[in-house]
Amino acid sequence: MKILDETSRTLNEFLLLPGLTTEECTPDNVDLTTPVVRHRVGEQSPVRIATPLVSAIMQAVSSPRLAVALAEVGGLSFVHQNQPIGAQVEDVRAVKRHKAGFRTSEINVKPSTTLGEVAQLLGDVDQGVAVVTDDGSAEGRFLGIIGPDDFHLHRHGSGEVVTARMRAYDELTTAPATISLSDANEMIWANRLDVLPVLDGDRLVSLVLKRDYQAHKTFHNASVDSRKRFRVGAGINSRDYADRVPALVEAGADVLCLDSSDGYSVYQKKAIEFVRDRYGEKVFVGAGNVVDARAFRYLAEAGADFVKVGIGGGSICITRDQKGIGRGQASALIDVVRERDAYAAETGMYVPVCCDGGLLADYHMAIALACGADFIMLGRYFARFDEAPSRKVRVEGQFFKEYWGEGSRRAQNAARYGHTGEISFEEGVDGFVPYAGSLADNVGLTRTKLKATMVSCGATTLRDFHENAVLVQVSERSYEQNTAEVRLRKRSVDAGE
Ligand code: RVP
Repeated sequence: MKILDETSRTLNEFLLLPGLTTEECTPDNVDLTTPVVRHRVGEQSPVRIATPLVSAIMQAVSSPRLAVALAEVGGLSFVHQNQPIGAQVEDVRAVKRHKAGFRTSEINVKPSTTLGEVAQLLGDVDQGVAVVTDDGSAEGRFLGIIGPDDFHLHRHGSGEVVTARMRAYDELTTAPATISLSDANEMIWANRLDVLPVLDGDRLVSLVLKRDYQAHKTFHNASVDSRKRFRVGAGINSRDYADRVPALVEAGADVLCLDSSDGYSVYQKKAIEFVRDRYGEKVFVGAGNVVDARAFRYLAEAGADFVKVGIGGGSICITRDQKGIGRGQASALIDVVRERDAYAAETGMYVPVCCDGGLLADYHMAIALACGADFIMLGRYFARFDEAPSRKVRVEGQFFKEYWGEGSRRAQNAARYGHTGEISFEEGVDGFVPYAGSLADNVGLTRTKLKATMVSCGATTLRDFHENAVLVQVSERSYEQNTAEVRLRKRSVDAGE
């Protein structure tokens, strides 16, 4: 037994000291671009993102819709692996074939679906209409569309089937898959349409909605691949990788990531070796999670393209209570970052570090980046947005979104932790997070705040920030005072003062 001579510290136990802000150090000059995968020191990473935020490998977070919205603003999503290979491949394909302004339909029903069921779906997802296809899928044979104006449950009865009230294919204006967005918008305005189904023959490809016309803002640094398709990552596990990895690579996943609460294992090494043997350096795979230098080095030497840090810090995570493993996120990050830099100095190879879990406020992200994280993985943060796949619910006049851990019973996460049957205990909880609106608005604000912090610290790149940030640990007393003041301020805001 060995006891480390340290106290395990979390990110909110630190503050940043301002550095000299020069005239060149303005928000416009701050560049948040960061490497995602390993690269030679002094060269560029083959995968870089302009916003250092990635979405957690979780059912309640990373859907194709969120992946597109996040890639549009320069981040990256990792679609979750707690689903059959075919379903995950379909998620990746949906992102890869997405064209800005063309939505992959999210409410798709079969001809036998009832009006009651459609009414429920229309309330859950923000698409305005449901599409009827022969098999109820987003690429089935197109039969018609149905929206809230096409029926009323009191008048038509919730048991009636959708085909009785839908607007059928032959009555509708549709467009071929080759259409450009500007021509699609022309058709919408010329024909006074709310929705334009885009078809390949008689199969549904996507929808163009009139209400998206204004909403689509172009971010100049969207995360795109060499063919200008949105980038998307995908979670994998250390059990079925021999089947899952080839399927995801074939579908076009840009980066893979081993998804485990404890990644310091020979199983991760074997999975990375499989990727290297089969694809050489062409396929990128991150590994984790880890909390110390030993584990970082083990995975970096195994060939991991990035290493993810954090055990037990996730907002829905109870791993520390259940298994007694973990480490304060700041202590873990600082230890791993030191090893990353030592490894880079020794080998000439830079292996980026991702800080994962427990980052609730924008300033936690700033502290994590100052501590040396190359990018940040977030679950709760993204689960609050319109684009997250979970349901929006209203409780006593306030809106919330559902959010649950991958180790919760709800996630039926038998596979993730190496068990084959029923999970014997839970490592995550199932709850709600306050609804916060659109991803683009919130990520925009977070980017603004991160830039403001960096300007105060005199840094215009994340590399400057890593090298020159000065952090100070806060005393328990000032931490308590600070949180008490925040609570007081929030209370007066809530009271409208
Ligand atoms: P947070 O952003 O604090 O919500 O944390 C998200 C992270 O929590 C995930 O990226 C993952 O590492 C971890 N997680 C996910 N599910 C569970 C669990 O059920 N214990 N933990």
